[in-house]
Amino acid sequence: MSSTEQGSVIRPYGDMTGDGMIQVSFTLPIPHDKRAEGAALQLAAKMGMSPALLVHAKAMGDSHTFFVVYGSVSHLVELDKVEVIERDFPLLSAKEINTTIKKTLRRPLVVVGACIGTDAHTVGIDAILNIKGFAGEKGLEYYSEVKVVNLGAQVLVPELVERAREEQADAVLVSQVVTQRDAHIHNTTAMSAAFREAYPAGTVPLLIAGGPRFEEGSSAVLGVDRIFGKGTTPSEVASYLVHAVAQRAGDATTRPTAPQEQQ
Ligand code: B12
Repeated sequence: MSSTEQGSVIRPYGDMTGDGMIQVSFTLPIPHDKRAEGAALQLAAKMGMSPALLVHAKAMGDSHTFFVVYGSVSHLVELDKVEVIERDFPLLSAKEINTTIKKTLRRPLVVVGACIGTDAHTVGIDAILNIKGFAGEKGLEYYSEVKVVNLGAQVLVPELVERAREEQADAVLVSQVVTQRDAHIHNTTAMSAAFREAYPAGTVPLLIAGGPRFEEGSSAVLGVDRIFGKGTTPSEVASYLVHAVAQRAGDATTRPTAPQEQQ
């Protein structure tokens, strides 16, 4: 029986429908021995897994142990209460994207991209920007009406702001892959604050952050216009850019102006 036939309440599936089986992995800061295995099962029980089976335990150095536990949970998933954030812009073809930019801006759309902070994971931003692209799609460099300036890895925020001003960027795309100690949140928040400080109100370029572990719907908290997560393809980003630029052009007919130009 499928979940649709069952109605809006489901349980995890392991060996049989509705058995509630799940698998979790975690590390405890203790050496691997019998007590450590007991500690892992205690944690599983406290998480509501009953019965729970320790399927894997491996020492991670002298002082830590990694575990995989498989067991049943009694919790129900209520599909009616699941909130889904739908894409609120249409996906366009490369031709439609170039035509819309020409019509809206009458000049190429300028995009400045970088991995900021100490992050050296450039594969994600390159997948979006470089002509070779990602998942069978060409990157933004492929679009004749998009000018891409890819600054690469470990770019400092002041450097990014400066270059965005020099290039008169319409959009700034930053990548954050490392999330240790919430580095992605701190770096993105610092980046958006720096742009708001450097540009007069209403002239800040579109600020876009991407990476596999950003929380959907967190753009407002981070001070950016849009977050893109795991599996993003270049055409989604290009479609968003023309949508957002057209929206802005509707609000004000001039392009964002760098602060030094206004004096
Ligand atoms: C390749 C890799 C590296 C390479 C990076 C090479 C390079 N030039 O990028 C090297 C070896 C240098 C490296 C180093 C490190 N790495 Co590393 N690395 C990876 C690995 C295996 C793959 C990442 C990747 O390329 N994914 C493929 C791309 C296409 O996916 P993506 O980044 O998610 O990008 C997509 C979307 O997220 C989105 N996107 C991403 N950015 C942006 C930006 C914008 C604007 C938009 C619109 C979209 C977007 O679009 C992309 C396409 O869909 C991951 C593990 C994994 N399997 O993910 C670990 C991983 C990211 N690394 C990790 C770590 C810890 C490190 C090191 C700290 C290790 C160490 N102790 O030295 C260093 C840090 C170096 C540094 N200063 O940043 C951890 C991060 C853990 C965490 N939670 O923070 C991971 C998850 C591995 C792990 N499980 O521990 N790493």
